[in-house]
Amino acid sequence: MAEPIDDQARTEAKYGEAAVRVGPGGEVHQVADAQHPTLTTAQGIPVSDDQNSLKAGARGPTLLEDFHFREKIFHFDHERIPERVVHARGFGAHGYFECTKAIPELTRADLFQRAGEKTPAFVRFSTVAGSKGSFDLARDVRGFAVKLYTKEGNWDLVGNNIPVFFIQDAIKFPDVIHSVKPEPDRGFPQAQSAHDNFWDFISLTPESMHMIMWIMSDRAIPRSFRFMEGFGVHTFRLVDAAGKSTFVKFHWKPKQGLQSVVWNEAVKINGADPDFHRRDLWDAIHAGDFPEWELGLQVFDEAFAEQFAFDVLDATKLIPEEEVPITVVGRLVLDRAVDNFFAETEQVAFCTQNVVPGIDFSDDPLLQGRNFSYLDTQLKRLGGPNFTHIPINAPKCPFAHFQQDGHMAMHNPKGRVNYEPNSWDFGGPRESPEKGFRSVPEPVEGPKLRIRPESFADHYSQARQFYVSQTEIERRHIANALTFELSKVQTPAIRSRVVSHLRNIDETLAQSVAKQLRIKQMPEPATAKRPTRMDLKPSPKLSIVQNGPKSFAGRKVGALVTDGVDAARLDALAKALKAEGARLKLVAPEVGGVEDSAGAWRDADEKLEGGPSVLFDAVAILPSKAGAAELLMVPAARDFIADAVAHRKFVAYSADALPLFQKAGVADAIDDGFHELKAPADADAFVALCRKVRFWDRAGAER
Ligand code: HDE
Repeated sequence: MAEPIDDQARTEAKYGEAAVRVGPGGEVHQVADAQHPTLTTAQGIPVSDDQNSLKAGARGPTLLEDFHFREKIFHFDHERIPERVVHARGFGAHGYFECTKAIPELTRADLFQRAGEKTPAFVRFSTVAGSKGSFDLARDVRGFAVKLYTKEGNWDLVGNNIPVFFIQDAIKFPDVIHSVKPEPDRGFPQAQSAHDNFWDFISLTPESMHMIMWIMSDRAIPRSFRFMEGFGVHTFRLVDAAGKSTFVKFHWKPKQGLQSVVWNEAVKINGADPDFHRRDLWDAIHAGDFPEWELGLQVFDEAFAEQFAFDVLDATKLIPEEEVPITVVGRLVLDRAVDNFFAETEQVAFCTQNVVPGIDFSDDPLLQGRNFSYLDTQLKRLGGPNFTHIPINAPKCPFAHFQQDGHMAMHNPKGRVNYEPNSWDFGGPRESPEKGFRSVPEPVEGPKLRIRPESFADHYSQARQFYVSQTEIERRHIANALTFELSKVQTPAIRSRVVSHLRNIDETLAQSVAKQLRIKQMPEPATAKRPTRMDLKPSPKLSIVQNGPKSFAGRKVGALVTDGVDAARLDALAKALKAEGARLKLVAPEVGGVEDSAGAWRDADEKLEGGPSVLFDAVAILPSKAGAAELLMVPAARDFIADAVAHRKFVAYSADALPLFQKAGVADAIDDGFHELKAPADADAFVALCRKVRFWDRAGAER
């Protein structure tokens, strides 16, 4: 008989700092102690060895009876749930909503009754088209979904960062989404609208033209989630205690101001840091720089709706703030990252139907379709009807009902009663005519028809209004985005068809795109059911540049430094940024850091090759003389500078950086967006410049 193998044979060893036991095959074993509890299976059985499966002999086959191995692999194999069919890539955070202005005269919704009262909130931001693993800076709409855990149940305001949508009727949603997703025969492109199918569909869907203007604008490439607006999009209703209702549109206004990247930056950020947006939110929250939005209401009545130029039930239209001003009634603060991404961000289930007493729907056909869709999708994604038992989805107020059983039921009724009416003393919950949700008794009648109302027929006027409300630079970005997207479209007829719609929006825009695409024969304007209105006044609130931040708070400066960097200059810059609420990040040839002119060590945040200037809002080029000479040979140093200049960022520098400017080809371009740091006070002046975020007056780049 063979000698039994001692499967516990281990040698004590040091592994770096850690004391471990090393097995016969050289594998590392860490053993439970006072600080580390015993590892168990999901059934609670203690595990002796998590490095080796159970085998017949050291080199023999693995045994079926190894329940630990079997359970571990089984669970791993089932870790994924279906990703969201849209908005798959998202990032969430916790926070609170604080009512700053009580509005009982407008709504009985409990969260709006008492100024100063806070309601817990969870927000998930997302892109729409890309899959879960796609990159953050796709040209796309951003989801802005807010779950408010009010004292009278959960209210989900499932909005976007763009106030209008592609389509007017929910029945077209699968089509618009199919068209933007990877083409079915080839499985690409991922997270891109720049392909034939999307533009084919769009060019045959004139109602999408207003949304197209937004999507081609810088709104679709936000600098971060913190710097974008949110919109409920549809018209909703507020209902007061007497049952009187008013129409409302919801707006989230970022306190940090609006900011976007430029397209060339977006392309490069996606390579340098595909997680740029989620990392930004994570970093800001962990740095205690909590992002904040104001909740604004546009409130209007039937009389306004009657006389407004467009139908308030049409989700391809907005109401300019200049026409119905916004009243701020609260603020949303995000102050806590999730504990577990899957449990919270992935499993959170939003639903437009989650409204509370005091909020109600309108007949917007897009909203009506959404009300059906969200519950349906959660069933598929979360696997059963009990997803409200998952903590992130559960209300934080008392709740009581007779729903029971189903997959993974966690809250099961106790006792005999699971129905009502019943006659038991302990009979459980009863309905409440006073507190309960009641729909607005809107009279509804009409013939059953599949028809689009005529009041939805104007597809170009607001597209034009958006376009003419933009500054010159923003208009150029729209033309360039259209050109980029359409140059990826391989079918010339589709390119021309899009241009035929642009002619109904703005002739200069159409000409510019046609020229940049080199369309030889200008197409006729597309047939329009309604002529474009030329009399709508520009709405400056629709522009980012005209509503930019007044402060540089929450932004980051990337300083390119080498050994010998001037200590006083760096300190002055750090101090000025801190006073503004902004942060300084050091980019160095090696990630270990640099020794400054005073002989002190400065840890770097990024190695130069991994920390290109696209990751920062402004840059400082502060090498020593010797350091600059060495950087002359480093392509990443030249790109760092050339990109910052091309992306119209503000540049602080020391005189020692000048040879580098020469090498990067920007020495002749030194303009008012460059600021030399000679004395410490220059740092303050540089930060003051940065409040404009970009030096748009710089010549170059856009054609
Ligand atoms: Fe959505 N949408 N949607 N949507 N939507 C989903 O629900 C749908 C629309 C929005 O972070 C899905 O849980 C239809 C407009 C956000 O978890 C799904 C229609 C707006 C999110 C769905 C629309 C949105 C979703 C997929 C046309 C802005 C992400 C996964 C009528 C006002 C929520 C899910 C999150 C997600 C359906 C149009 C916003 C399939 C049918 C308009 C922010 O139910």
